[in-house]
Amino acid sequence: MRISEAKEQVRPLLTKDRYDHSLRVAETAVVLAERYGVPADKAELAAVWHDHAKYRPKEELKHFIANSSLPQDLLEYHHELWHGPVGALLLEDEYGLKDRDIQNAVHYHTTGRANMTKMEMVIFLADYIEPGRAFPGVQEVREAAGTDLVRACWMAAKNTIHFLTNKQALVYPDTFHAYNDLTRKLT
Ligand code: DGI
Ligand code: FE
Ligand code: FE
Ligand code: FE
Repeated sequence: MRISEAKEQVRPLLTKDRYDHSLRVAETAVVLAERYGVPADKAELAAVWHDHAKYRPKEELKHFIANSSLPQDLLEYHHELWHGPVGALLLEDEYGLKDRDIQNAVHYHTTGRANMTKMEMVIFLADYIEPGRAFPGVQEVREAAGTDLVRACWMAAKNTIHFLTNKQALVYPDTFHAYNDLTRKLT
């Protein structure tokens, strides 16, 4: 799939702000991909698609999960966690994009997981640091992203866990698995 085609397909699925976010994630992902040696064209595609399912009705996302081989425990956690896994499934089923690396990057972009591929890390991180983001601590993560992919992802995972625990929210196990795995890999 060409990037122009991906953009045409994704644009009508999102709000203007969310589409612009996706384009910024794509620009950021290309820079990270070149820096860390993953195929930039694939990273760009994954980024354009990463949030495509974000505005599907909650009930529809729930239905997709319940009738799929996705982990059913997703349904016990916040519905914000559903658009990545469902989005990854729909890439192949509805849009004919059959690329395992892109599917996994979309699937795990919100939570991360243990043993993320470099492509998964690039999308996870680009979503966190794209220039429109203003999370507390994001500037330090941007700086780390200049030299150390693992450390930058670790900071993003740590900040997300901090943010969630601070507001008494549930944390999906993959988020902890990402944090623990990245902690072991820190240099
Ligand atoms: O879709 P985006 O807004 O670009 O970003 P995202 O998909 O990374 O995150 C969506 C939301 O999910 C964000 O508000 C943070 C939240 N989130 C991330 N990890 C977890 C989580 N929420 C819960 N409850 N548990 C998690 O592990
Ligand atoms: Fe998302
Ligand atoms: Fe994210
Ligand atoms: Fe996003």
